[in-house]
Amino acid sequence: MRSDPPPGPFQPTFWRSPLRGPWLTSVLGSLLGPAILIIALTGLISHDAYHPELRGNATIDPARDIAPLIQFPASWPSWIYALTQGIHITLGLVTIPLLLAKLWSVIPKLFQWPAVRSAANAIERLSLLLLVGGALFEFATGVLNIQYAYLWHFNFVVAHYWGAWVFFAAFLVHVVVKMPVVVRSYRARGVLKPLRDDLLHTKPEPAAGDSLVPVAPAAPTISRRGLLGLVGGASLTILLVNLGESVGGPLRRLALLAPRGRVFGTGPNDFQVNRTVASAGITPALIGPDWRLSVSARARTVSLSREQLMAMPQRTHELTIGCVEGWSTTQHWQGVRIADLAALVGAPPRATAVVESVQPSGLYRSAVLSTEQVSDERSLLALHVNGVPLSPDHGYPARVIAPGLPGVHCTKWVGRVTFVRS
Ligand SMILES: Nc1nc2c(c(=O)[nH]1)N[C@H]1C(S)=C(S)[C@@H](COP(=O)(O)O)O[C@H]1N2
Ligand SMILES: [Mo]
Repeated sequence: MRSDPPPGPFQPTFWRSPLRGPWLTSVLGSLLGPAILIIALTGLISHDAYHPELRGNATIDPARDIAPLIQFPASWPSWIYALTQGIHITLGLVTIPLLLAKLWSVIPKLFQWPAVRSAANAIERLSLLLLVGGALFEFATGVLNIQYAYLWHFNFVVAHYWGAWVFFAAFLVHVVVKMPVVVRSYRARGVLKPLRDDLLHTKPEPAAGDSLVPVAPAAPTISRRGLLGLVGGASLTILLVNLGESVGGPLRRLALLAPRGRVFGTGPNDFQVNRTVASAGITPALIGPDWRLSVSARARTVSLSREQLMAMPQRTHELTIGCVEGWSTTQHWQGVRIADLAALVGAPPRATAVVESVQPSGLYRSAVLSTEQVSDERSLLALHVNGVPLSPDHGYPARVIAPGLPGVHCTKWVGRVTFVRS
């Protein structure tokens, strides 16, 4: 039995923008698609560099000796992770206006009546639910996470990761299903030709019968190129106020939304602090003169004071902390090579290292370094930064800092390093 559509958005006459149509949606989709691909790829790299437990849940579990699968080659620059993660987050943010425009362009379809026309239509609508729901979920959780706004009770890493697979699967189906529509629209109207029309010449697309083309179009208030310009302008603005977070330099002043600050003092320890001593529960006693670093491999354990560590050969490297949340900072770090600590306790060849903080509890108090990260000669247990001792907030007495290592694994206030056969 056919029923009349309910009033409001279900009425075919409700959606009146003369801009909507298969060509406009094709253009927006053609711009969005490649961006989604790059965001997905850099996200996958990040997930893998951050934690390799691709099966099961993605929590950090040093007890299971899991080392990252992504081994950025030792010859690669130390900021490689800051680059891939900077792309993931910056491009993700820049894409938001495009995503919103794309959703706006197809919104009449949400109110299709009857809601389900056939079995095939039901499957298509279900896949669109996963596509749109997945996109909204991924973008929303991503944006909130980089602002440290944990408004939910699930594990962000697990949810964002698996949500991404759901979204991506629906995205691939969508690309395949819609490719003929895109090709047809471009053949019929040209890829760029409709952008020549000014407001006066902006007419509805001639694809009569297409569910996106309005049956009762209103007069245009903006041309198609005006709409794309608006989206581009919004994206450019977002780019400008976010790029500095990842890239640093003078651009950092423009990074209006950077949750870890835009302007720092000029002292050697004046750069972003993600978790302070206070918020990590580090008491003066834990990092005072009685602090010792315990280094072990197999049956051998050595306990070292900060003075003893300073008596070992000191190396200095310019290394980048690339936080998973998108900010990055590059400083001159000085300390003992992780490889020298491994040699000191006779670690097995190709060992991984479990690094634990004296931090009493909480996230990020431990991490696993891969074989490559242990042997990379730039990997340090840093004691100094920019020529002075680390400040307590930056991990005094000692912290890990290694090339291509996500910031989250650059453990601060290190108390124990255990080398394990890989
Ligand atoms: N023990 C411990 N180490 C830690 C953290 C932590 O919470 N506890 N945070 C990590 C994160 S998420 C990042 S990005 C870097 C930040 O280092 P910074 O605060 O010196 O800039 O430290 C890492 N090391
Ligand atoms: Mo981080």
